[in-house]
Amino acid sequence: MRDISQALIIIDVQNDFCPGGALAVEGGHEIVAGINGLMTEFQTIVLTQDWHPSGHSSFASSHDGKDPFTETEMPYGAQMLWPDHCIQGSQGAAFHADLDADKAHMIVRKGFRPQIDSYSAFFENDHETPTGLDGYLKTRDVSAVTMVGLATDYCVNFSAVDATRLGYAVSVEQSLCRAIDMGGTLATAQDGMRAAGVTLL
Ligand code: VGL
Ligand code: ZN
Repeated sequence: MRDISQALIIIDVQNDFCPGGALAVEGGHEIVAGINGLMTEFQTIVLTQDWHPSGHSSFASSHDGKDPFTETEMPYGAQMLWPDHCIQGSQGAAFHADLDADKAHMIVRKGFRPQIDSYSAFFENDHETPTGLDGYLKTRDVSAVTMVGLATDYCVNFSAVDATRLGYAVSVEQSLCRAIDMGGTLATAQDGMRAAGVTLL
């Protein structure tokens, strides 16, 4: 069992990010058994859940003439546009059925504000609106986090980099992550995480 200062943060292991889902990540389902195993080592376990209202501003369908996987400008900067995914309460937004979600102590929902996306478990994409997770972890005396989940180059990456900025020691267990990897986004994310001081396992 790991020390109580260590938390496991499991990012977005939801049906829409697994094969057959609206924004499927190749091999997304392959990490579930390993994550269940890793959960038994931690005394603080957090799940994040991408949780969008229908018509969310990160959906290409909300922007006339825009296709998924193209970028647009938002007041807070560049935003990739996605297929509709993880609609609040839908089967696509549910955790993968084999994930031991009952073992989690905290579930952080994100991306629920219509006008702003949220990749990170800590801050929305304006990099200043907090999700509250930092307060939860600090009040439980957590100082080190291990991250796993989907997708390596988006939500895991943004969460890991934000966690280093907030002062946590951060490891990403890459064998329990899968990436979207469009045109080199995985390599860019790995470089960014390393530069921020994330330990890539
Ligand atoms: C994610 C794109 C859009 C993720 C969430 O979990 O990495 N990616 N929403
Ligand atoms: Zn999303």
